[in-house]
Amino acid sequence: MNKTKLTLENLGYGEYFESERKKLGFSKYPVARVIAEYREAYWIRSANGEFLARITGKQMFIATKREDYPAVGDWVVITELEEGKALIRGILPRKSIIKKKYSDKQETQIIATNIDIAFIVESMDRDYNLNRIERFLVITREGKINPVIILNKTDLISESDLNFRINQIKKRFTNIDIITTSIFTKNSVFDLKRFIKAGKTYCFLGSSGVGKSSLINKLLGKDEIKTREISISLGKGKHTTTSREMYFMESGGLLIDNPGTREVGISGSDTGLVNVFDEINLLSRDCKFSDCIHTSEPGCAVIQAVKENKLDEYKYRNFIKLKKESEFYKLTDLEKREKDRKFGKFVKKVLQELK
Ligand SMILES: Nc1nc2c(ncn2[C@@H]2O[C@H](COP(=O)(O)OP(=O)(O)OP(=O)(O)O)[C@@H](O)[C@H]2O)c(=O)[nH]1
Ligand SMILES: [Mg+2]
Ligand SMILES: [Zn+2]
Repeated sequence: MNKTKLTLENLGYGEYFESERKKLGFSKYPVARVIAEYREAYWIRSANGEFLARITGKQMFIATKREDYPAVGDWVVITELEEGKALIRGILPRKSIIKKKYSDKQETQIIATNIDIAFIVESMDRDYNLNRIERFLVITREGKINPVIILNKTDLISESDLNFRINQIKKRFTNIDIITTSIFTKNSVFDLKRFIKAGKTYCFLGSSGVGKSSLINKLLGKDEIKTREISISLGKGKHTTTSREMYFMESGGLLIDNPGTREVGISGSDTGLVNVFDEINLLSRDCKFSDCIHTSEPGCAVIQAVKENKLDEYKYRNFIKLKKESEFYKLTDLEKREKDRKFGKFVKKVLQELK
């Protein structure tokens, strides 16, 4: 736990949240930031320190979906109780949100909220994969968050291989910053460190094992995460992160670590897709039908562009694949009912607890 005092500004608070707080009539309650999430409880940090918090019964009643519950990164209004406990009375409207689902069967997860920049971490070992970068770009764009690509473990490849990959990425994704890092060479997180600003929140995304926690440890200047995970890592030789949590850099940057998964899903609307594939979006204006989905329609300008090599075939295929996943995820009625049932149980349990 970080014992040094942090002001609200240090924690990322600003005008936007303050005006939302006023609008909602929450001015008399102190604000705090959610820095970790447990089952039905939250670790929050206010100007007065850290608290273990729960949401009020009233809030639970109003809640109908995952988004109605606090998530790491949220600004909440609270009432402080004794012994380091607090009650969360409401969530201030979010500036941004990163969501994903782990599999087609599971419901959406909120990775983090109120993020200024998402670092999409890829490792330069065999695991390296452009389509995966693209998937992460979709979820960040959907959440209105600026992405930055980090190529980690540069110690594992030659400089010319690295340059080749950087060019490949630049060609496929225009206008995105790329930072290279390695935790095993001198000054190797220098560029990353320079990028991070006080009072801004950064979320680390990427598959398991790419080095998200290692990079955060480097930025913190101490092995804060490894020690927290020691019991899990014992005997495994690996410290896979199991929960989301915010860490505080001495220079003021706020870093959110996040467990990596093998698969990244796309949730919700497909505006993110449109953003990532600007090119396809532009081409589609010339499709014969306005509701063309660019798979087999006559007069499809996108398919035509692929045929004429004006559009990268891989990009096209990935677009179709991601779009399918996105569509699949628009919940069926059955799935929605299932969710409501689960929620009903949850409320019942809480009510019993309150008795
Ligand atoms: N060679 C090399 N190995 C690295 C580098 N960064 C991290 N690693 C190693 O990669 C392994 C995984 O690193 P983690 O930081 O646990 O990866 P993670 O992304 O946090 O993984 P999850 O928590 O499972 O999502 C560890 O054994 C690290 O020592 C690097 O720059 N170079
Ligand atoms: Mg980790
Ligand atoms: Zn088309």
